[in-house]
Amino acid sequence: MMWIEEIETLPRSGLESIQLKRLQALVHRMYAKVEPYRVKMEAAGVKPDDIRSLADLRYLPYTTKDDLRDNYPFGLFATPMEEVIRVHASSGTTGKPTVVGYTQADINLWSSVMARCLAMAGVTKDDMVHNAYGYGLFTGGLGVHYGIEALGATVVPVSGGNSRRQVLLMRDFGSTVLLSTPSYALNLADAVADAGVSTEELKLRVGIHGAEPWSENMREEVERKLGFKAVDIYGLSEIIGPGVAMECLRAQDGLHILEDNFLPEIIDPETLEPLSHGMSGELVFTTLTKEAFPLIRYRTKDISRLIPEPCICGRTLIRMEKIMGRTDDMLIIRGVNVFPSQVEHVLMGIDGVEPHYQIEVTRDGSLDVMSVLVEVSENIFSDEIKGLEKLTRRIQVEIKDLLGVTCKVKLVEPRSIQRSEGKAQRVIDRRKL
Ligand code: DLL
Repeated sequence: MMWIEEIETLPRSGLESIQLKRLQALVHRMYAKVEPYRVKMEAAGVKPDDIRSLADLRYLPYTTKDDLRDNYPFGLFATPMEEVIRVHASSGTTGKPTVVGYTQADINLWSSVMARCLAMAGVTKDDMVHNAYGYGLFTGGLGVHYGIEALGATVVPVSGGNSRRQVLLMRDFGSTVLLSTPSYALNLADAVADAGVSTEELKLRVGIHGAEPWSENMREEVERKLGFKAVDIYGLSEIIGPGVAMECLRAQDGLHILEDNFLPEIIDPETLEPLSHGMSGELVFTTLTKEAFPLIRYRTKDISRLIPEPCICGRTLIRMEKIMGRTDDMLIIRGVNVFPSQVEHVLMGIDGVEPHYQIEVTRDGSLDVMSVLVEVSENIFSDEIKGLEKLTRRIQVEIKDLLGVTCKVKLVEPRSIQRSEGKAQRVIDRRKL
């Protein structure tokens, strides 16, 4: 069941010596092969031989999205293009896409880390796996696909969209595992109900959801509506795609980082100082084993915390806390920091509220105004005005209590908020329009 058990349950010292060897080799290779990185190292006054312990990592310069943009499209690749057999790209909300490349060895590595992630969710070769992550330049679809094949399970490469058809396929094929973004899982749940299919007719046992933040209350909602256990999967194109970290089904409590390949750090995004385990900050990764597009100390902008305590599943791989948001997703509403996932957590804990919402930020003079648009269930919507007012008030009070910010709440009709096939758009910032 446990893939590559000897690595996943290594004592820390064994794992750290593998990490150090790989890190040293990586730094030498980057210095020799990637000109922009050598320039940065020289500016920071650090040479490859200076890296004598894992703690010396802190002397190496960070890599940011701007470095990727400045060297668009292939300027940071560490192998000649003839060795690159695939590229992926993420669209990004502003400017040029982020382009990443893979050699054959990188694709093999990716398949293997993904297979190990699937194994953490209890997936075996006996499973029928419905893969609703988008296929294409996005790393979700193909990344997961190769992992399913490497594990020997059966993959249904359905991609996103056409939810009704997806439901019928899951039912007819007896799919046991669903992979999709959490927001698309909820769309599928609606489609299951619309098709008059009951969750008992489906054989789904586990859902593997990621690519966007989702709260604990959202997890409960997905589990309840689809009648399975839902686990979190994390990754980003720059580091490899899906397969960087994964929650084990056993504990459903924090995501194990595939540390033999991806070396994590948490830093203070303001001072850029590394933070100790347990402290919350920006997640930074160094890829230890990639060939075409390795990265040293890549700042993800994702906010998390490292959990060094051992996990009940037996893995010694360090865990990261479920991501609550990104430094650039954080809204500052009249001085209060608010993550969309915190609003989600409040909403999902209230009866009668549907798991579909959007946060709109506008400006009134120089003040930021946050409005929460949230769908309510059919019976609430047709309720008297008094009931609706009570619910509005309750949401406002709970958001104020938890987040300390006053917001407007608009209850909207069932199914009126736009549905996504991939990552949901939770925030509409009208201040920039
Ligand atoms: O979203 C890769 C992926 C595909 C992960 C399928 C999981 C499943 P990008 O499009 O490059 O890659 O977006 C990466 O998405 O920096 C996070 O902000 C966010 N993200 C990814 N997984 C999670 C998660 C893929 N489990 C960006 N929880 C990352 C919260 C996530 N945010």
